[in-house]
Amino acid sequence: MKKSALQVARATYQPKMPKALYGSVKIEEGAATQSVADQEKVKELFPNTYGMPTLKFVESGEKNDYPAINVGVILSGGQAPGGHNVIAGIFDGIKKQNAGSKLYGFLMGPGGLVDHNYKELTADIIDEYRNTGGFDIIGSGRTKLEAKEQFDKGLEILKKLDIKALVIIGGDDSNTNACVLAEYYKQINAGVQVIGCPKTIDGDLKNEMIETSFGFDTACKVYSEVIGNIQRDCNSARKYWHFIKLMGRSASHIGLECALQVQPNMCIISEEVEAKKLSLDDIVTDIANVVAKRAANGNNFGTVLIPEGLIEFIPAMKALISELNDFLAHHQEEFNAIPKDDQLEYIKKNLSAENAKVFASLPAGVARQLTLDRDPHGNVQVSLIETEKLLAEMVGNKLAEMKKDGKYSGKFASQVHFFGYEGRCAAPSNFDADYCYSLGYTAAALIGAGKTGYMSSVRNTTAPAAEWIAGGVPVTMMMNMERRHGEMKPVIRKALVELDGAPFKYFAANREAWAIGTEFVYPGPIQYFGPTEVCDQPTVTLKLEQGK
Ligand code: FBP
Repeated sequence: MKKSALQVARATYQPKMPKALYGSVKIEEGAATQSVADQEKVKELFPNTYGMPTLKFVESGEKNDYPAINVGVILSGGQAPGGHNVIAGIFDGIKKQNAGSKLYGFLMGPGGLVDHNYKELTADIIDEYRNTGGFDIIGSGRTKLEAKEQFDKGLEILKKLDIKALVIIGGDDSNTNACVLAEYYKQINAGVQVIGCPKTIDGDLKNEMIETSFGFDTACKVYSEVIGNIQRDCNSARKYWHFIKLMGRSASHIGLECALQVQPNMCIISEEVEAKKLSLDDIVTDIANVVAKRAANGNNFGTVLIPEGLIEFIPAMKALISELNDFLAHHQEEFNAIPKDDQLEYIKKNLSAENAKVFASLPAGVARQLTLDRDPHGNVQVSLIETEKLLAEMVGNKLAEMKKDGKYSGKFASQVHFFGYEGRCAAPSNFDADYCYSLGYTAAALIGAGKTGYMSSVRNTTAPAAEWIAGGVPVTMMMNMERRHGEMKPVIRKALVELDGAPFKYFAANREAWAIGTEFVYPGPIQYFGPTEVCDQPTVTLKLEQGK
């Protein structure tokens, strides 16, 4: 396969690791742990893996003896930069323990385990993928590993390949399932350890012990580079407002981090919208007011960052979508039989007064999208709603009204963008290359120590990599009970943006100045070679969270 010059040079990069991991390690055990909430219930559901202590690896003077072991690895869910380095770290870690150890990759996500699709990952294959983006070494998938039949089917192939440990690299849901699997294999004495690794560009798998999920750093840096470029363009031409939607299914961490990096004129934070119970009209009015203020200073340009998950955080939209889902589930045929031109009127007539009002306020294209694009469960696919277009159009309409009332006298022209896939498979930044390799190497250490039901954890990540702290966190520690598909289930608590957290507070303290002034920052592309203060920076979110 033809390689770019950067790929060739980057292949030789040796990721940095916590100092303790270079030689022999021993474990320092912390205190017994508890789940973040619902302790009794989580304990009852995980009798074999609940309450285990946190673990820390420290240097040891003694040489450890490890038997050869076969290990399996699965990539689960959306791609995130650095996944290949997690696998390289596991490979190097188990080979260092015993050169006879082997690594098998299950193909195209958890489905590969259930359907027995796998390949052995040899040194040649691993070397091809070191420090590269993507998950293509074995592929990824979104099959959920949650049923006993799947666990038993998986165990057949694990036994056949004599695999004694499985590493699941995934987000909150995949790690929740990894924990259920660890508990089940322990309960039936299957002799298979299960270890998780925290992945997702969305940044919402984090807590006291997991400082960040891998991929968030690189993805945010890629988006910030292009937003910076757009800002420089709009500051040059001075004629467009750019509405930029950023990936992140639910939490607004990506939007917030990009805002901290580029200082846009506006950034909507879904969690704040929900907390303040803002309506779509409130959001549109806020943006229009900033556009008008800037126009009064002669600045008919700017940038607005919009998190992908916004729609579901607007209470009125949530209520509307829920009623639409219910209504169409029972009246789909009747709806289909109505002439296209009359369909929107028909929906309006059948909604509650409150929701009909919200529905009527939407541009026709979006209103139609809400009635048409449904997933196999009959739900509106909110991620398909082009929020960036919706807001640009509604702000344009609002400004036209303001003009009539003499409250605005500028010119408004908009451009819309959606950045998501552009960043998910980018070549990992030094931070992600180092962090991922360390997570993988730590997973190998946890396997070597015979642990199960743990997530690989690397902390103190705003310090130089040598000072990072490697260890393990019992997955049950991150769990609470939540309603899913009408049933209470144990799940890892998702980390949304905290409105009293340092990153949001910093943003909130500066946003007015960024809105009216033009204080854009242009971060430029990720640098892989050069001074450490350019190449090894963690995210602004991490630095603010750690008081740096
Ligand atoms: P994970 O939570 O699995 O890491 O995926 C995150 C994500 O990139 C979201 O930001 C986005 O909404 C979603 O995946 C898109 O997934 P897909 O490409 O499968 O539709």
